[in-house]
Amino acid sequence: MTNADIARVFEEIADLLEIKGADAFRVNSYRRVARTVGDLATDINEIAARGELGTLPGVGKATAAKIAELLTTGQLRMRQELAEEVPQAVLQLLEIPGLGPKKVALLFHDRHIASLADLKKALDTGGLEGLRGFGTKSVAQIRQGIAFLERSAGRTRLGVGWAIMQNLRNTLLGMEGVTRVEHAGSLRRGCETIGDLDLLCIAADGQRVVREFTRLPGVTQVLAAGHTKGSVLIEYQTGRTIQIDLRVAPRESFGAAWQYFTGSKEHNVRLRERAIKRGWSLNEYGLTAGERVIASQTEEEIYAALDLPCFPPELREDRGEFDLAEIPPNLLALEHIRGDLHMHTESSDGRCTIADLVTAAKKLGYQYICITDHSQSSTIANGLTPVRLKKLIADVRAVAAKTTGIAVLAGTEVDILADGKLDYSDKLLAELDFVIASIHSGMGKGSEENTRRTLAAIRNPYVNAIGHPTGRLIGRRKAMDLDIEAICKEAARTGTALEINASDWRLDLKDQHARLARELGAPLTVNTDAHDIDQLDEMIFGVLTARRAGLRKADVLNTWTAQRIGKFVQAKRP
Ligand code: DGT
Ligand code: CA
Ligand code: CA
Ligand code: ZN
Repeated sequence: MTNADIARVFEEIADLLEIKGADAFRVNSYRRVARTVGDLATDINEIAARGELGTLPGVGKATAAKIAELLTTGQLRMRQELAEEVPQAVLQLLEIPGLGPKKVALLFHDRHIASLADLKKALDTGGLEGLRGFGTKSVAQIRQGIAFLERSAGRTRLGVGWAIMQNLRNTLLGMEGVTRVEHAGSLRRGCETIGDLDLLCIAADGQRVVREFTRLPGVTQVLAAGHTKGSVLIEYQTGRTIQIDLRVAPRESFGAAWQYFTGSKEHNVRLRERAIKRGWSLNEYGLTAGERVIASQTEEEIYAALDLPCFPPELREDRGEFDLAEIPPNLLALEHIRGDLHMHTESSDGRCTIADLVTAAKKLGYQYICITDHSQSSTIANGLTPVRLKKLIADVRAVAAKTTGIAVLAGTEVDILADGKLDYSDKLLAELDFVIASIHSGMGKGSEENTRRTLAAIRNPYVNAIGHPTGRLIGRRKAMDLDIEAICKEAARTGTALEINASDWRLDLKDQHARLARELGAPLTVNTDAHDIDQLDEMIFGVLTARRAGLRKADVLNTWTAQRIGKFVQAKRP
């Protein structure tokens, strides 16, 4: 079992205990262990082997024994005992946006609702009537939540797919006779979620590679296994599987296969129509005129033969790319990013120090970073009071003074309060180098209210960017209702950037909104919102999203020099 597996079991126990009605202290102690183990940099198996489980924060003798039991047997008696009282299917209910453990407990104890199916039946038959906390509004919200969950079911977040792809690529490249491996499909197009993961390879012996592929650890089911194609389900986390399609393509037609399996379907349909109009045909083996092969080896040749630029995969969605005379020059790329303007330290809810972030950012070749911890109203995130923010500013300045080769800026992610005011005074904000303002609570109040709050923040002369503007969590929480157009226009007018939050849970603004923002002249910024150093690597997901939006280098603040960002900030201040 991995650290993540152990963390998940403890998280589940906490959920089950909470639904059972255990006291908050006990529930939290399990959540704390889950977080401790989940955040460990060392393999928990090693720590256990050294007999050092008890040294972990929050881990007493009893907990250490539970972890050891899990590591040696893969199971936990306590977990099974709990499962007899609260069925596993109850946990499904927690995934419905708007349902927390307290409400789930009520459903379970009062109405014996123990699964999603039970809940849907109860909704249809009025089975929730008279239950406290389940009024008309709440019931409507739950219905919406179920619809949302069912729509997103079966799809995997971009970041999860990306990590699996990188592992598989290395594994496949290690197999005998494999000379090239590329990813295709929605993952290559940078879609926010992927249905299945498509891989393409060149191999001396296709059947052999497919056979090895179907026997990889984690494979739970083989859906197809031939000379040129293998398809499997892989369990990448307890209870979570993803389909992987591997195709072996001939070297001479690799480009045709890569183009075909990258898609999208809609893009391919348009492309094939164009070929047919010329009396040619196009499939995964090439662009052909009767027996004659016109192009097949590279994607560039295929597009060129059809008098088209070789569209970056992120633009292959049949969303207007065929009308482009050329590929947008200077479309944003990861190499353009000079710094990251949104990240958290252990001062609020991050898990690393300023110095940790500086070291990691230097490794990425960044010229600057901005430390943006939460403000006081974000109590769950341990937000900073004005006094603590002043201390943090001093700490940042101290680290900056000792650091060469990278600028370390002092910033904040200040809460936008219910009335649109900010969580810190203008006077305090004026001491900072860069200010991000975000909504973290009260998002359910409707479009007018949400838009009003955001516009008020945009109009503050000290706010330089709006963080994760719609507040969505992919597969978990819907985006706030907002008048995006009004927000983009006001951002453009005032010189306030809108963020593409690169965390693969958020990707917020999403591609279509970011495209609109650019069209309306709003500046943008792509930031990771890292809460730990490894999350700085999530920048790529924001860049892919920006490319889908057609953003150019110049549109994105953090491709600029620190000096130019400073001017941008000063230009808005009185
Ligand atoms: P996904 O997996 O749902 O996230 O989306 P994709 O785009 O990865 O779709 P997938 O895995 O079904 O197929 C990969 C690509 O293969 C797809 O983007 C285009 C191509 N493809 C698959 N089926 C067809 C088809 O029936 N016609 C055409 N023209 N292309 C197809
Ligand atoms: Ca796919
Ligand atoms: Ca596929
Ligand atoms: Zn943040």
